[in-house]
Amino acid sequence: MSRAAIRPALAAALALAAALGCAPRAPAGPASPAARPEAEAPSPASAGTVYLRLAETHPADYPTTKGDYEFARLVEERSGGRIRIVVYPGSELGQERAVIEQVQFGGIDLTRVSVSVTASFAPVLNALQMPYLYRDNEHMWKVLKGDIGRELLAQLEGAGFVGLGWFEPGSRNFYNSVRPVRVPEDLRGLRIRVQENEFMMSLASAFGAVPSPMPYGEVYAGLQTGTIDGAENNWPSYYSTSHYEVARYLTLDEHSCVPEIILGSKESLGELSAADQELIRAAAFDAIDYQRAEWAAYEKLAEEKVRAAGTLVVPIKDKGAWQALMAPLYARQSPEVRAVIERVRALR
Ligand code: BDP
Repeated sequence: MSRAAIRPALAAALALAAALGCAPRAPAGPASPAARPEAEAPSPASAGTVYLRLAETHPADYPTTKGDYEFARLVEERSGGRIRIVVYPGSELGQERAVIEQVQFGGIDLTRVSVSVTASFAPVLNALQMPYLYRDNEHMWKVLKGDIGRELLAQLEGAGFVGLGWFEPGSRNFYNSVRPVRVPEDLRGLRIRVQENEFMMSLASAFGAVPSPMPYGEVYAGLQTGTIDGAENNWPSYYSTSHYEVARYLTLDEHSCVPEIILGSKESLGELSAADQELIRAAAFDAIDYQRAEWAAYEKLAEEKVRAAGTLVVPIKDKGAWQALMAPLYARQSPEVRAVIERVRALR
């Protein structure tokens, strides 16, 4: 691994470089512990400081990244400095899909990603990204922090992950560079970028759009060159990526709240003691409220900036027609996903 128990000299250099914002990649050594130099140490926990790499798509000043830093801070504080999480923001370690694959086999220790992309690896998570599923934000958080959320995190073990926690995702809205979208029919024929997930492709199709899956980091260029007509995201992402500069029609249809998830690698966290794994788990959960507060503030700022830039914002008062189009998507879900949806709906 990168990761647990990097030798002290390298660890110091890594920490210094991280502090300077130019952390080098830890050695990409072979996967087998026996072949790695750090494997000479008796066990990661007893060999001094354990460094874990966390991959994040968003830039350092984004509220979700700030949540990652808070998670890292809590882990370092509670472990008395024995465990340090080094956050790599701005897709430095790759785009989400590639990062998740690496987390699965232990090449990256931790990541904060979207449930959408993760659902390609663990389909039960589709239940949490169903359109118009949550009654309100409070309902969503009751689901995520309660039994349903905890059970789903635990189920991720089967896919090679340690499900650690959730972050606030806001609501996703369509935006494009072609025309104002006031009713779903206005989306017809528009090439809309979606996350790299089968489910999101079906969602865009069900609204009449032409889905175009691509990594987040390629969307700005896609909009600018006209490879795609639009995309969908929450206020903070629409603003921080500057998509609003090249796709000026935003429709507040709020089709889905796709939770953000903090994932660990079963392969690499499995080398830590049970107590340390539990410490990491608790810290991830305890960072949630901090991230939510940061989110609320940034969401407000993003909306102000986007509106001030002259974006045409179409409010949708009655979402009935939008919701109705999602019925086939619900009908198509597996029994496993439908069972979770039922539990979510029943939760008061
Ligand atoms: C943002 C999520 C990020 C996703 C991105 C996307 O925070 O994890 O990568 O959307 O649309 O809201 O790909």
